[in-house]
Amino acid sequence: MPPLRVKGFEIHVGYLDVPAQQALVAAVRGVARAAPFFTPETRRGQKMSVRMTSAGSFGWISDRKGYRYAPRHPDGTAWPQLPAEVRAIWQDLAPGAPDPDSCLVNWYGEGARMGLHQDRDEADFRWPVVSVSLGDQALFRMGGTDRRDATESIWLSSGDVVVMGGDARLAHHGIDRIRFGSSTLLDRGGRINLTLRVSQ
Ligand code: MD6
Ligand code: FE
Repeated sequence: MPPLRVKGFEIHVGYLDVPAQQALVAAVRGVARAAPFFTPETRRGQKMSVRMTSAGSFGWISDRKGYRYAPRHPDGTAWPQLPAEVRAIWQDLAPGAPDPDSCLVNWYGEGARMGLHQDRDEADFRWPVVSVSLGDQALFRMGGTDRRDATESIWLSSGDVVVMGGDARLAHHGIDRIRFGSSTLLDRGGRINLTLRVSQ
């Protein structure tokens, strides 16, 4: 089965119209004022090319102690509330799931990418991950639960929303590259990705 056709993988192309995308960007700006973007490091001390912050009760952080959900930003402050617009997307696309307690915000500048990974730091894989793309187009690659499984790629555009649940919940995936400057949504170009999860 080609990875993008696995049950539980959904792509909602054009889910958000431009005003809805702009409202989300404004919400992200509010989040970043309270919880500034930071550059995570891997356990090996490598700086990631993506900058991150979070909203909700738990944020995802990565440093030399490893990857984990944490109740506070690295600067010690609590994460800001999960924006209502973001929760509404989850409630529409993940009906029956508990409300998300975490919204990870990834910011891709020119040349940023995200290596192939699984989202497996959450307590219960019955609940999906919902992912919102804003700004520049990104080449999303998805494989299977085994890292060596064949992969397939698709360009994600601003306003597209991906759901990974069911058999796709533990599929490997990543962002190979962005088309910097392909969207005018963000003043200085780049891409913002929001991933919503039930972490605990
Ligand atoms: C990104 N997305 O689109 C990275 N994770 O920038 C993810 O890592 C992701 O799109 C889990 C489920 C859907 C995703
Ligand atoms: Fe992921």
